[in-house]
Amino acid sequence: MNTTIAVKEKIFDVNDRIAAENREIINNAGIYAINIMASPGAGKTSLIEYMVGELSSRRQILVIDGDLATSLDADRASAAGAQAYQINTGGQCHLDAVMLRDAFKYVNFDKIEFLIVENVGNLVCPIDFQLGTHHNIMVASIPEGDDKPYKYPGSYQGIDALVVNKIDLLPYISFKMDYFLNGVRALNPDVPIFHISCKTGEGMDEWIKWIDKQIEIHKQN
Ligand SMILES: Nc1nc2c(ncn2[C@@H]2O[C@H](COP(=O)(O)OP(=O)(O)O)[C@@H](O)[C@H]2O)c(=O)[nH]1
Ligand SMILES: [Mg+2]
Repeated sequence: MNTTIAVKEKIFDVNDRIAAENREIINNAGIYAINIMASPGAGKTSLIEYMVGELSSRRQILVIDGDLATSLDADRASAAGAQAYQINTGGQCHLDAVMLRDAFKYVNFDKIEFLIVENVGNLVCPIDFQLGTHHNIMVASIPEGDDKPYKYPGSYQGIDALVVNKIDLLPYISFKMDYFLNGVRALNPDVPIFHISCKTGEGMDEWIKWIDKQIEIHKQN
């Protein structure tokens, strides 16, 4: 039992140290970086496509996609207009700081202002492995159901912004928004929350404005 705990602590210590190094690299390059987490199918890649579509005419964007296999998501980000790289985790259910550091070896940071990391679709593990990005962003979506903050509290506690996607489906799905938001607020009282649809574009202005502001703030640091 004690051995297990000691080993776990060591893994997290190493990860945190590398995450701090990643943060230094990102900060030195004047880049704002986010880590997007969600369950599979919530709309992470759709959100990235939307952000790249909206911002790439005036912001240089780099996307690093984590997945168990395939380069499908990086291909989508690249088609939307970003410089995109894929990390295949080979079955691991989350990205970690070492994987991101290794990806950095292949990346051209020249003129990049915004780094988007798409984590592996999973509501349990990714939040335990900081990557060194500035903000952890959770994408929740209406079809997943309104009970997820109650069932996966760790993921909702550790986030810096919440995007509630697929609000175009609200008329068709039983989703009690008050119940959902009460669960979120109990865990993370001040987290900014954005209600959006990647399909219709509803709510996107406010989200894009928030992201754009963060890019400006981190450029100045
Ligand atoms: N109705 C609706 N479907 C969406 C929305 N956003 C994404 N989708 C669909 O949800 C599915 C999964 O999206 P994807 O971006 O691949 O999710 P990821 O696995 O989290 O990266 C795709 O079929 C998308 O077209 C949305 O706002 N509304
Ligand atoms: Mg995806």
